[in-house]
Amino acid sequence: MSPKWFYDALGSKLFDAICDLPEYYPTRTEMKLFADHAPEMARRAGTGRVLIELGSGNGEKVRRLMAHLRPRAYVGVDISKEVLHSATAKLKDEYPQLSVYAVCSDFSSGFRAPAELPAAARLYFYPGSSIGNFTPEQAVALLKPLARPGDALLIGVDLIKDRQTLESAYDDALGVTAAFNLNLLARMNRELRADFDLSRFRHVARFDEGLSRIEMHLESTTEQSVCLDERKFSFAAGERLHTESSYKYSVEGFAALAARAGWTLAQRWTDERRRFAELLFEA
Ligand code: AVI
Repeated sequence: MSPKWFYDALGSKLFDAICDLPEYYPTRTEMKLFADHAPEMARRAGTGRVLIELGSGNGEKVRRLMAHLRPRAYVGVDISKEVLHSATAKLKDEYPQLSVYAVCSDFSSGFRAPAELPAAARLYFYPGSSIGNFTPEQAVALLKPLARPGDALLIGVDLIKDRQTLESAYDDALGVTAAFNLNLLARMNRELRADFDLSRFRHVARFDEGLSRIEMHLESTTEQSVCLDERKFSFAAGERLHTESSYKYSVEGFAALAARAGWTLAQRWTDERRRFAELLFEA
């Protein structure tokens, strides 16, 4: 499924809760990279640019860099309208001099910049390793149109690591990730008049080493059928819906992917356990 379907108002809140879980290391690790290296990141990326944040969410990450980057303008791009508008309003309060734009869109099918945007060099900021929710081919297709000479990209990438760490990050003891996954069925019930019985599906998260990705599935625990609009779908016990993939890369592997999209690796920052990387590319 396209990752965008996870992020209705409730799904966005559940994702924020995931980011606070002890098992979900990516957010904390990336925040620590910003805390340790923000001034250097800004120096390398360049100040005075038009800063465009893809999947801006609650705006917590860009806030760590803002004072150092001192952008000419900021554009938050997100699929979730409520979250986008509250985050950009908060940013505007904190930086009254800054031109702030909110673009509510699914940038996976192409990003259209606001017409009145200053013609300065752009810095695309794509934190959180959300690029991992696209297949490598989709990731190339997404990054390629952004690669205009003079522009830069600062992107968070989750690195390949041991199975245990990965699988518990996507199957936490509290069951928040399970709720995030099951919310897709609840959302289909709410918005598509489906009648999924959530108690008859269970959350599954497995690392596929060959494909270098975590897969999330919803597994039918019994034989059952579900109505969606006028259509009936049958599930065998144990049959699964593949709902999300989260690709994990090496720095070199991701640099090779980005090169196919016209981006050259300029600088890397990783934590000492090499769990997560923040990578700066030039077009
Ligand atoms: C948004 N994205 C990077 C998250 C990830 O880690 O793939 C989505 C997520 N799915 C389950 N937990 C978090």
